Amino acid sequence: MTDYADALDDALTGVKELRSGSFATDDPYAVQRDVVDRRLARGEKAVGIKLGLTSRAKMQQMGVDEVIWGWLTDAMRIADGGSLDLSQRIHPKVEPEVAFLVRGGEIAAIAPAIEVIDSRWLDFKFTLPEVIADNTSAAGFVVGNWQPVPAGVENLGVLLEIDGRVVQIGSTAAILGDPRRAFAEAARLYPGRAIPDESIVLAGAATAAVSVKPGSAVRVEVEKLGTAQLKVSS
Ligand code: 0L1
Ligand code: MG
Repeated sequence: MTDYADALDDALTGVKELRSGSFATDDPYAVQRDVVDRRLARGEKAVGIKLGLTSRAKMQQMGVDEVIWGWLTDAMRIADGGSLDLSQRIHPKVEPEVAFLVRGGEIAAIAPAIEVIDSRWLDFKFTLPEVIADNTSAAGFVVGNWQPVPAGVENLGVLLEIDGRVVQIGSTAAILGDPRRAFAEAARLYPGRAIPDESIVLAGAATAAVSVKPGSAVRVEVEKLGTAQLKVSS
């Protein structure tokens, strides 16, 4: 397990890929925890969790009917309108999401969000245990403005734009039928105790993920919630 976590951490810090099938484990979440512990030991702070495979399409693609989850750290956060540093990423993709802010074990606020995923597995080819061990491809996130959860949150229109062009159209309904279900899953899955106050829960993607190119501008717009944006470094 230590070798497995070391290899994933080397891939992260050395910006290089591993080939699927290189390692095996019966407990991919334990490997994930080891990988994240290495990040925390370098001074990063856990700031929340993300859910993955929350859409029917992604579940079918992986042949599963359960969500997966990973850790978010402060080093993954990109300010709204900030820059995604490509030199630290292997083959990043972006996906439109919503984020929840946690207080008292409840949803305190919602925001439009962008998740950056960047698998440490070659060509994004992995098994389910491999992607779990790899912290579910977590690589970055942007959170827009926090606000109260609006009426109709279960079916808000979502756009993903790259360089001013709409490249994906979706709905928050793609996130487990209602993104609040993703929050309930996060609360159920969070290890040991209640999710700490001020944590962020990234609920999952409302559309397919899209690869980004140097210099591109990425913008997510969620109906009633507003926008989240990032610039890709050149
Ligand atoms: O956030 C996600 O849904 C990604 C989960 C891992 C699968 C992938 O990297 O596409
Ligand atoms: Mg995601």
